[in-house]
Amino acid sequence: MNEARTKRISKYLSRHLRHDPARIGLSLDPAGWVDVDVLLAALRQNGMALSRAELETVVATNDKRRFALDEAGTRIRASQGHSVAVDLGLPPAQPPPYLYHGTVGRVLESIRAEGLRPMARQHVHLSPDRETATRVGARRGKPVVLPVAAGAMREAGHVFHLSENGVWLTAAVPPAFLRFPGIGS
Ligand code: HQG
Repeated sequence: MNEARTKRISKYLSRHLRHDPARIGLSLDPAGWVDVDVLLAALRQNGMALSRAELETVVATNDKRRFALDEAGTRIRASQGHSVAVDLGLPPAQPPPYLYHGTVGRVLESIRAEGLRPMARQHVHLSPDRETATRVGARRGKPVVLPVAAGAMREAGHVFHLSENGVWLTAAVPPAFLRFPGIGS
């Protein structure tokens, strides 16, 4: 399968497994899972016919491992990034002392005032390293990386989860736990 098709399928799956399952007649279970056969039938009916082997290839080769099959291989879900309410059932996890959030300059003023909010998604997404956060920010323009004092947040009682694909999730980050770039940097 060529890269363009893999990417197209990944985007299509993200849209329907994270944001708008009803658009193609799907409903996610409370943990975000959908039956693989039901998904393949919905894809077929919506002009996105895909074999099970192709779906497995997309899951296995996806650049950010965005999707996961369950142990039996009968259900699939997005590992994070949902805007629809799902409970991924992830246990609370101890974050490293610092995590990183990639964003862009035009929202910094708002983030200084309000901290990080999940916006359209269910969680604030944090990266384990600056490189990943830089890529996340670069989706929207010139990236700005904000260090997050995750260890201190945890000590203050904030809860963190680590998604199956290595993204750190938390409900919100108050401004006091963020480090902002200084003037001129
Ligand atoms: C910003 C991608 C104003 C925040 C990535 C971000 C990630 C605020 C945007 C995943 C704000 C939300 C998530 C506030 C936060 N005022 N703006 N108070 N608080 N923001 O896409 O972290 O390719 O929901 O900085 O790699 O950019 O989809 O979050 O710019 O892992 O798999 O509001 O999505 O993965 O944007 O990205 P998003 P994100 P996928």
